[in-house]
Amino acid sequence: MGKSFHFSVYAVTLFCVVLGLSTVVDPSFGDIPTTEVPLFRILNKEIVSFVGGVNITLTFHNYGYSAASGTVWLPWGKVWYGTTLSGDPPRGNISEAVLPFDVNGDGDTSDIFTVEYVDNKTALVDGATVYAMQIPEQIIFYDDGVYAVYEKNNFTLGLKTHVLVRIRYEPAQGSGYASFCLESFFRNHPSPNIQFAIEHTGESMSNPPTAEITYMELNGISIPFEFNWVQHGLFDSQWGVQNEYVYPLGSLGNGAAFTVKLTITGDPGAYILWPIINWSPDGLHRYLFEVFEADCIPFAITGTAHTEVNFEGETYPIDVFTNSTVSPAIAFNSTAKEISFDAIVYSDYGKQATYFWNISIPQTLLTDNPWTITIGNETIPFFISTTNGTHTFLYFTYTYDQGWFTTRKISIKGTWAVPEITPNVLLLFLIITTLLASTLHRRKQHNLK
Ligand SMILES: [Ca+2]
Repeated sequence: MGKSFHFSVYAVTLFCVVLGLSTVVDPSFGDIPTTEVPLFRILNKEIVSFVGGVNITLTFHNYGYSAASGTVWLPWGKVWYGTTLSGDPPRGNISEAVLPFDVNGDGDTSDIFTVEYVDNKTALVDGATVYAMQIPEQIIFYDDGVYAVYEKNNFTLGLKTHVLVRIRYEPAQGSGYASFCLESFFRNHPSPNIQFAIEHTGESMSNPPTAEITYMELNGISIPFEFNWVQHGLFDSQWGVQNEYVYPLGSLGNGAAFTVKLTITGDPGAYILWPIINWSPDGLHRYLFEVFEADCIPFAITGTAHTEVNFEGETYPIDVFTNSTVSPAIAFNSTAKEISFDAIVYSDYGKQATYFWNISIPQTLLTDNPWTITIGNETIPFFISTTNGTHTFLYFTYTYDQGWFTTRKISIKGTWAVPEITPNVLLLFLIITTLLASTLHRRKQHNLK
């Protein structure tokens, strides 16, 4: 499955835990703390889009044990990294060059550390025994969700501290994976709390987040976030960016309902919101709750991406009004009379999601009669073309159902494009200039006579 860099406790998870300090709890390995737990479900979910953002309202209900207020540690880190495991014994690696990132702090980015599977709780990393934060016996499903009890395990490579989030191997399939959070630390937060991760795809770990929570209400009262963190993740060569927020919830008694209302604003594009409830009964164990109905909330932000084509010393601004993520660079091919760019969208598995584009193209760059628009290898048969005399506006839609984030190339071909200044044209220009100059020169000489 393509769900690579997300948070789910029952798929590949992004969660990173690491210690930070030397007070590490010994791994209990399945010894679930005997305690009554709260159980959360969703009573109401509402998503309202507007240009430039979205409002998301969620009402949760605790129908389990009372969650008294206290402290819960959460793992934070710089880079989430996943590796597949195969062979006998099953092995993978952490490669600094792939990221690139100095994992052990020795000043280079060329080290490779072996990861060897021991069991679903244990790995050998660079030869040393390392315990996972998440272990199978501590993932408990209930009617409306799932919770996992995480242990505060970490390890070091050289100067840096990391966490093995999770390790799994399926002998029948001959494959497995291990996920890490590199350069990590633990931080104490109010318990219970709600954590939101806004996730989108990226190109590298230097991509800034493109959307943020600009307003949050708890039960009708505006509250600030307690913590904000940006993390990048790489799995299967796809980068993801997560902008994460933590908000305290106060104590939640049995039967308590609470409503969170978020305003998220940002660049146009396809996003996911992952809400997580964190709680600790004892300050030692972290309980992570995912409620199925709010586990993965895809949303799109509508807005204008301001892009441009630079060609032969001229700049041609191209605005794209869209609800997809648009690549910042627009390619122009004068010979093919074509502009093209990548659009990233999101659709749930088996569910259709429709995206739209309204593109303004300067007529000094590219004109039509007719236009040909393709997405991937598909020609778009229906589109609306209008003009204001200087620009053409092309509006079209496309419905996706491939699941997860998908990148497609959008190509727009016209019938005339501003020509390239070819060497021949340059030569002709030189010849004319030379001829003109010599004519003028001769005329000047003639006049002097
Ligand atoms: Ca290194």
